[in-house]
Amino acid sequence: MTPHKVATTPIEGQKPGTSGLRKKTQVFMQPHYLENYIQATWNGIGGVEGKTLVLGGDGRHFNDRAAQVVLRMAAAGGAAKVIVGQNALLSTPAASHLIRKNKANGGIILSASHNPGGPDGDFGVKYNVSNGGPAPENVTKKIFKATQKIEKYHIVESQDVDLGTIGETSLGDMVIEVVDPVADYRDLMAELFDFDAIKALFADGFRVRFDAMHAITGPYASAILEDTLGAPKGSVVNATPLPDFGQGHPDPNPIWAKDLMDTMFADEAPDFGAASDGDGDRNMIVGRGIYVTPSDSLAAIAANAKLIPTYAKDMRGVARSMPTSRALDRVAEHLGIDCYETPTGWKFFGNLLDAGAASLCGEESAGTGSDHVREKDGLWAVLFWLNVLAVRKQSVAELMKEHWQTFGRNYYSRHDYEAVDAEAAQKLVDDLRDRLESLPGQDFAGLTVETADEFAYDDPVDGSRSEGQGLRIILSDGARIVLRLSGTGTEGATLRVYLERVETDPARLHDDPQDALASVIAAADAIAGINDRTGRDAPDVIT
Ligand code: VG1
Ligand code: CO
Repeated sequence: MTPHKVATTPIEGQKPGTSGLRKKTQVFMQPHYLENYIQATWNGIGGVEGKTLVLGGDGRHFNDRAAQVVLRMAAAGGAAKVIVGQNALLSTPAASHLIRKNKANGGIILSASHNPGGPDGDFGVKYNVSNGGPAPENVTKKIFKATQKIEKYHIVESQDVDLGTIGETSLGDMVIEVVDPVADYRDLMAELFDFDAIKALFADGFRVRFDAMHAITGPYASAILEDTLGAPKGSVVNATPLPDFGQGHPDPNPIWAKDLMDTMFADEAPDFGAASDGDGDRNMIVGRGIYVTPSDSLAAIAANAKLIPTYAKDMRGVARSMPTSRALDRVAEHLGIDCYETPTGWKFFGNLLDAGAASLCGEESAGTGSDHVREKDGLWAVLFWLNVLAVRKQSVAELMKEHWQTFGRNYYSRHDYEAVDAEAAQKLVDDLRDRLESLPGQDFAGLTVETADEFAYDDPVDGSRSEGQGLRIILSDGARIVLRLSGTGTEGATLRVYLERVETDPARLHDDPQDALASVIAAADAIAGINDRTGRDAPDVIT
């Protein structure tokens, strides 16, 4: 039986460029809203008949209800099989792995990533394609189009499927396989890294603190770090996923993971600290008394990949999103490998990874990953660091000091202005775009503009072009300013200002990046009139 229902709630579709829909949970919970979006997804991808899909989410409020809807609609669409994480849980990287391992046609991930959850928080739906990665723009555009002309959806009426028991069940003719969310992912990590070396590190008394922020990585980190690698019980904190993430903001950065920062900067701090986000694809790395910026972490990972056999064997190029600091470029140059610059968003790495052009990639927003899956992977980055530290037998601080001495240091910071009036933010960007051509040669806060442009990307693999990917201003003194509007915020507009400056003289390394960047920060305000136009005298979040 496939009853048809007319869509009564108009849905505001996703922006064509973003790979999924993120809205307030209350919006998603309106009658027919989720159903309409799922139907639009099925329509956009040419239906699900005979297909195998993967399904799971980060456990936030509405995750369990939404999973039942997706299953009923997959059955109504004639899907052959859905592989679901037990209790509808899967981290984003684990979902990506399951799609690849099972040669599924795609998957649905229920998450708004690092956005807060709960009835007053955010919810989201992401569609991933058969390579395990976020749907590329040609697919998201079709889904977007489908959201604009949807008239009905198809759903089977049934009791809830039992997702608590591992094993096979069915819904109509569709097979449902409920799997352990962690097992396959743990096996993959064991293949990639030298688990014996990390075990030995822990056995030697190396202390780690992993903050799962009450989100999805808790079960993964406990199973891998504690149960498999022997880190003492209690090394993983906030390990139980909660529907509202314990009222926290599961975004692993020094602001939202302040507890971890406090622990790592206190006397008796553990040797290594890490955190991940709502859906487990982001990571934060902290040593005793030192925070490693995501851009530096990516560069350090690339520089040390030779110490990990999996990556030493076959290191292709590396890739970073445009706003990510150019610390990676310096490492790539040193290693004699290609370094690609892509727009913000993981989907742009997919083609490079599929084509074997890049082995490692990352973003300044705490995303790092490799060709093992097609998503960024929080726990993977943590295990990479632990493996490197086990081989180098050094502290995080020592490793980074050596890194900066060898490659120079790219001071870096991102300033976010959140929930800004959407029109004012758009106008700021539009006006600056109009003035870009006039900037070269002008001085701001003691720095001279060398070039200024709007970033556009020509995909070297499929030749597709993506325009409007951020305003980029290169200044003297190895400085750079990038401005762009966030595509993931759910309230007003979020203006992101990315600031960078290079120091290659080891004698002049500063402790505080904000000090090192003072002139770049002043130049950004002078160029774009940020404070004036946003009505703010400081950013809301500095990372
Ligand atoms: C942000 C980050 C971007 C990241 C995206 C999704 O996008 O800047 O680097 O890929 O979130 O991350 P935006 O458009 O708000 O700047 V997550 O952890 O949602 O998967
Ligand atoms: Co995420």
